[in-house]
Amino acid sequence: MPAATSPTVRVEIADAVATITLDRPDALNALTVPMKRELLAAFRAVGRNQAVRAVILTGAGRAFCAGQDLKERLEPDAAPLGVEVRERYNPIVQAMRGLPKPIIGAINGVAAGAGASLALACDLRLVAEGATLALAFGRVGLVPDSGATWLLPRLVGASKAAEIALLGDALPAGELVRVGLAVKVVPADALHGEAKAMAARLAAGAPRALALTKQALNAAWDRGLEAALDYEAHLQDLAGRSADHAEGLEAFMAKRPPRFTGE
Ligand code: T3D
Repeated sequence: MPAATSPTVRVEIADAVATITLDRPDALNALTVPMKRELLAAFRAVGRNQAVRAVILTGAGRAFCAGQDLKERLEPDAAPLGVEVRERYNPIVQAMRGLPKPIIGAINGVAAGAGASLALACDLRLVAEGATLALAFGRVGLVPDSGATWLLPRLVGASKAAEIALLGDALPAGELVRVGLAVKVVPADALHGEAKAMAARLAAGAPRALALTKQALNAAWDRGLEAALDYEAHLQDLAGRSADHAEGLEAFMAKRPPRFTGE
């Protein structure tokens, strides 16, 4: 069922899964100002929608996202880069990392520049054969942004992050799995089916526990062990009071699958 459609970002909701599709295939889904606005609105809307339990982010056509629309940067009224990044890119990354629902990046083709950053901001990534990820910022004389310098070292380690960021080479799909950036490579025509199957699995989970798990993983990146242990105890206290925990225990005892409601 189409939930919301805008010229450059499509949102479809079915079976508790929202699929957000970057939809400027002729420009390899390069990000324009209106598109960034629409993408932020899409993440905020699925965040509020209680019927949505998992999200897929993907691209229309042969690319995932080629990053900033470079042609738009040449327009005389283009905002200074610092403003563009602070006001338009950063809120998207914050909305994605703060979204209390898991996001699967279905990386259907090239993810370059800020498109790579969007891929990194997803919780899990599935990549199609032939897809690549490149921090292409250096090629246009720019610095990796939209969270890439923060996310990448945490995901692959400092040394590999330096290699990816400084050399800017396109990492092929198999390499993305090898360095731990993607769950697996799938044939291009199976990508959306695989992403939907993974999203369905997540959507059948306990929504509050998944949200708190994401919250704990986000927080752990900035904390030492003592603080992480304490935060886990706090979140477990919250999860332990949920109806879903009671349902999980009941289902275990009855040897049946749990039916989680998010309560
Ligand atoms: O606000 C700010 O600027 C700050 C934020 C910056 C963040 C960034 O994202 S900087 C990095 C921006 N992205 C890039 O540098 C990647 C640019 N694109 C490419 O290098 C190549 O297009 C690809 C390697 C991704 C794919 O190459 P290929 O040969 O498969 O396709 P193509 O022929 O280059 O592209 C197809 C069309 O998409 C083409 O349109 P045309 O000429 O046929 O009308 C091309 O111009 C367009 N396209 C691709 N990338 C962009 C783009 N149009 C605008 N912006 C793009 N980024």
